[in-house]
Amino acid sequence: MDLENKQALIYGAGKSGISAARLLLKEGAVPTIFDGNTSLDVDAIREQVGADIRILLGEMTAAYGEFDLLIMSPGISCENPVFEEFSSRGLPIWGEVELACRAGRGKILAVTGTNGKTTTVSLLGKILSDHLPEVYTVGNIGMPYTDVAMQQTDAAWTVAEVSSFQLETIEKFHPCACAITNITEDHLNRHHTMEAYIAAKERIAENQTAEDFCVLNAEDEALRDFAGRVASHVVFFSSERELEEGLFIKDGTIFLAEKTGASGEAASGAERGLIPVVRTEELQILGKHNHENVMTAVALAYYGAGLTIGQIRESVLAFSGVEHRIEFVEEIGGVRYYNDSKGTNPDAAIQAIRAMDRPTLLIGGGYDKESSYEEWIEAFDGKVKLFALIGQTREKIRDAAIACGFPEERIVLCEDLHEAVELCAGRAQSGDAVLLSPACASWGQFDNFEQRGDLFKEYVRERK
Ligand code: UMA
Repeated sequence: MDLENKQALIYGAGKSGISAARLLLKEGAVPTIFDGNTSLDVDAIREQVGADIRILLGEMTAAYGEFDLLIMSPGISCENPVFEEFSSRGLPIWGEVELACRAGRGKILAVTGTNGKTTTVSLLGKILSDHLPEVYTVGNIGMPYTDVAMQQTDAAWTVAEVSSFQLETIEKFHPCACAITNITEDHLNRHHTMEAYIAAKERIAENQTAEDFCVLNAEDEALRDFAGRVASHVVFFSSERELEEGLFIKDGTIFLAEKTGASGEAASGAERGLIPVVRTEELQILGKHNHENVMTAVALAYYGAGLTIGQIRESVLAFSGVEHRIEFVEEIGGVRYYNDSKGTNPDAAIQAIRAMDRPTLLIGGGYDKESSYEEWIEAFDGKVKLFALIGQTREKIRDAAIACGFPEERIVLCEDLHEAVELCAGRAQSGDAVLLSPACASWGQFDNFEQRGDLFKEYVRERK
């Protein structure tokens, strides 16, 4: 679709919407931004867009008939009536990813999954940037894909983190290699059923052909089932068992097993067969879930981008992890503080508590995504000395904890994060850990998980 002079309605004035407006202006289109929040600053939005465009807040006062296409921000549900307005007229409804991939050039590597996306994409972005000249790491990770699309050349490599929300509005998005790290319960308030959530994630491979690669977790039942329906070459990874082809861990070493020279010219004779990639003890990032993230990134870099295992290994060894994900903050009076603000669902929070090797004072709770918390609480394994709860879900989590047999006297409902940090710091003893790992989104109390994590670190460091 030629965007010249097209009237585009952008729904949502967040990062994604503002960046989409900038791209549309460069393409010669005429964007209008609508946002339901009346307290936004129209001048600040225009300044970020860099043009005096029409901005509507609160109520949609323009007639839908004025517009040729709709650009949806990922935070807006497909059940919003605006979808029907455009789809009934057969008009395009795109999100940031679709708009950007149409404007962008080069090749795309894309990662989705409930957990591990950000670490995998950060590591993959590093591996590619270390060895290739033009790499863009974008998407749900926080940098809108639309921000970089117009500057890409044919040599560009896009490394994209894509959420289920973003995949709901793709049409032509076609990664030459993609991965689904795992699928566990999340975002059920938006997708309603696990089936719908899984179906949204699976769309990452819908435009792939036999030339492409799809990396999947062999230990995930839904993904094993999905492998039978994928048109591209499936590469499995497993942290539990040896595979005939793909990536796996054996005796503390990550191996790549290759049946044939699937990555073509990039694989030298010496690299065929069973290739040791890295020993897990050499990695700077800890825990089984991180070993899985490493395997995913290695598979994408090797099969998708054709880098050698030598190149990949060098970058993997130098990778030190991602902010807000089981991030060590400080040790004060023998108490170690960890920020896992990115633990926005129970599965991520399970990984964080499992990674703790000492008695832990845990801060959880936040925005209600209709998750269930029992599995998380069961994973505490006697390690949690004090459970400080904040946010909309605090009573729901308290009730789930009591129902799971967690001692009620160790649960404290706090007004806010500051009170929770003060409480935990006051009760912690040398040798303990204080962990912020909410199992919930930050919305309602904070702008985003980054702000929540930054505030946690600030409150901790104030105590030094
Ligand atoms: N809004 C409405 N009506 C609604 C809902 C929202 O008008 O019904 C408006 C809000 O008032 C706000 C704007 O929409 O002004 C926010 O849009 P948005 O929620 O889509 O957020 P953006 O700032 O555009 O950021 C989005 C992603 N946000 C979400 O998916 C919720 C960011 O992912 C992403 O980094 C960014 O685009 C660039 O791609 C964040 C996220 O929380 C990190 N993702 C979820 C997750 O990881 O669990 C999926």
